[in-house]
Amino acid sequence: MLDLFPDDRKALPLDPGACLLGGLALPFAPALLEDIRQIAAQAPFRHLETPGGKRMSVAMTNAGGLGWVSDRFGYRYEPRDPLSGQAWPAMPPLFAQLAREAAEQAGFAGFAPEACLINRYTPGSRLTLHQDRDERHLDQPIVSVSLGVDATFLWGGQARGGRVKRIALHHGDVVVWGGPARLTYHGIDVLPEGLHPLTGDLRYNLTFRQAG
Ligand code: MD3
Ligand code: FE
Repeated sequence: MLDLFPDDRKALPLDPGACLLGGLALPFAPALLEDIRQIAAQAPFRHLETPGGKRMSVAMTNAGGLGWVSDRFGYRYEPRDPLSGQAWPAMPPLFAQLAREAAEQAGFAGFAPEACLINRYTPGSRLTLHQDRDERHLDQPIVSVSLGVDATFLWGGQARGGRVKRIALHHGDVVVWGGPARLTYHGIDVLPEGLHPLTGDLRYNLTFRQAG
């Protein structure tokens, strides 16, 4: 597996439009995890159902003006948590600042996401190859932040069925996906048993999106 300089904080272009900012979120990890805890107290992690009726192994919640949901009727962004009928918890200022700073470092100035999808992985959870195309602003990047147990990112290129590259994502890594990389097929391999001092056996991923 390609291991991308785990302790290097410099921007590394992965592919046109995709940029790894290794460890960028490291200094903020405890504060980010505390924000996640508070968000989940209002809008608990839940296993959404795919349109095909399967329970997702990754548990999800959201912060911000819009949240991503999936059910029998499809994938979409909603201003309210379907579990409570209430607005999603507000985007914490630290989330917005980190997303904006990361996008700027990758060459996307003025990124102002109103949606943050929060994924929680337990050992055995995985995310099969997919494209993120439910956002209205496909010209805007997606910023992802990894926390906790290391995962293997699956990188499938611009078409389904091609060769898949495997890339390690570590605690604190931030990746910006824009331009020609925005519609890359991607996923996360089955999360192995692991132990991280801040999250135990869990992995969290934040994705920031300009959705609406
Ligand atoms: C490449 N999340 O929430 S983050 C997702 O680690 C998602 O939980 C994964 O895929 C996770 O949709 C991967 C990396 C990522 C996120 C969005 C992308 C890569 C992307 C959008 C376009 C291209
Ligand atoms: Fe995705």
